[in-house]
Amino acid sequence: MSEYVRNLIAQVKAKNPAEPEFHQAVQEVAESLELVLARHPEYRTAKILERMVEPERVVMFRVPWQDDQGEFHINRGFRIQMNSAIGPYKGGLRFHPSVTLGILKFLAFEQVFKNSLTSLPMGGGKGGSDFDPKGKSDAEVMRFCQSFMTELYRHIGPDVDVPAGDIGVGGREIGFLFGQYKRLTREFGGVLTGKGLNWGGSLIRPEATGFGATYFAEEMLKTKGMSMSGMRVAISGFGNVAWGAALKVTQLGGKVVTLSGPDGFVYDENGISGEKIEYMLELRAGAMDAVKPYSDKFKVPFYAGKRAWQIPVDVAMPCATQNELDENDARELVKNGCKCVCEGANMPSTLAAVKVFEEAKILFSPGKASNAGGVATSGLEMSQNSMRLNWPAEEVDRRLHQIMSSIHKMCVETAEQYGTPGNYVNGANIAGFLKVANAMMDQGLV
Ligand code: NDP
Ligand code: 2IT
Repeated sequence: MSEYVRNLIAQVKAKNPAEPEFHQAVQEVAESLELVLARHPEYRTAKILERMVEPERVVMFRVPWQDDQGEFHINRGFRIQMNSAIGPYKGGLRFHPSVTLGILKFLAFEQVFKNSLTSLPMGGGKGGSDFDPKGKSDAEVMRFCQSFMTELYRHIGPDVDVPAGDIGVGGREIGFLFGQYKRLTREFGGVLTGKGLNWGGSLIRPEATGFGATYFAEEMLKTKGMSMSGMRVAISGFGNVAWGAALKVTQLGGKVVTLSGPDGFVYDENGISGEKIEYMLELRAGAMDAVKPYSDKFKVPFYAGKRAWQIPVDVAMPCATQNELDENDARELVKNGCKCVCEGANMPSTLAAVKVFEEAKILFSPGKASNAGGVATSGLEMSQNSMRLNWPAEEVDRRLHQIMSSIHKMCVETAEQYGTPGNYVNGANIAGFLKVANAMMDQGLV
């Protein structure tokens, strides 16, 4: 590691204590960027990276709400407006008890590079709350969303900042948030993505992240003369991203053999397809935090408190949450002959796990490249809203597919140009950085 990068990381740690996920995300990017900064000292002089690790703005607010029994609750709301060099802030909202300022800063930082890779004009942002949707009634979720938006609405807008879903925020929550935004502003516009189909949403947006990740995995496999057809695939999580990935892997002839939740994982040797994929939607809507009901219903083994990575597979797609795959899991996957790890979640692999994949020279893609299909399709939803029309599913899917292929190509070519062929981490970080950095240079000291 160069002295410059070491100093930068030390400064980030000193200024942002107790934010380990943010430090981790910055370190991964900064290590890749050494290659660029060595060739282009102008970015160092202009302190582009020092600027990029400082959010343009952070909004943090109180969210008071009342449960069905009349008890009062106070949660914390956030919106991190990280970088607007190439477009309005864009990124999801996460509702989960583990949400902190540091978690959202890591996600917003990743989002800047990811959105740049999509080639659409979107800056980076992220937000959310430590609200726990588990076991809450529809009415409670609605009251929470209304209270959350009663502050957030002043900070967002179709040309300012366009939030979407993430963990714990799906179609239902986007509906409640949109309704409240409209009441407060009297404007019907493209201020959120992931909207319902009858009121400005885009076809394929629910499927987009998992579909996109699978298209990306297929492209990676192609570089080694392989394809998804016939592959055994481990998926973690059972939410929106895991569902879309299970659908597309199955369509392409792969066999999904695992799903997981905070309670453990299920192993379905016969493959998770058809009505079993439908059942994932029920599981998630139940908001019970568990995949065990799947093993009861379909009579397959359930491993309590364990992770799916111990099962021998050809392809692994971590689609649950950050740091869910560590060094030991990575060694286990490699030992069992895994050929490709494609991240559907944001930063699911620890830095040490990524090193194991790199050393074993297996295909590995970072989430900011392989899960960009979700936000890319959000970008397509914004375009449709601006044009006031809706594209058919085939049109959106075609564009999504083309965007994922082009991100893949960009990663491969950039990694090669900077002397690290096959390194998708470097390819994604460098290609994502260059577009944003050049826009910042053009716009003066911003
Ligand atoms: P969902 O809420 O639909 O599902 C999240 C899944 O991860 C659930 O299975 C959830 O279980 C599990 N999970 C959440 N937190 C934890 C935790 N701390 N420990 C173990 N399991 C956990 O979210 P998404 O599918 O939308 O998001 C999954 C990942 O994909 C996240 O990393 C997200 O940032 C990323 N992503 C999402 C995109 C999108 O468009 N939705 C786009 C790009 C990336 P439970 O709910 O029971 O806790
Ligand atoms: O992490 C992500 O890219 C998302 N949660 C989707 C963001 C979006 O604006 O669609």
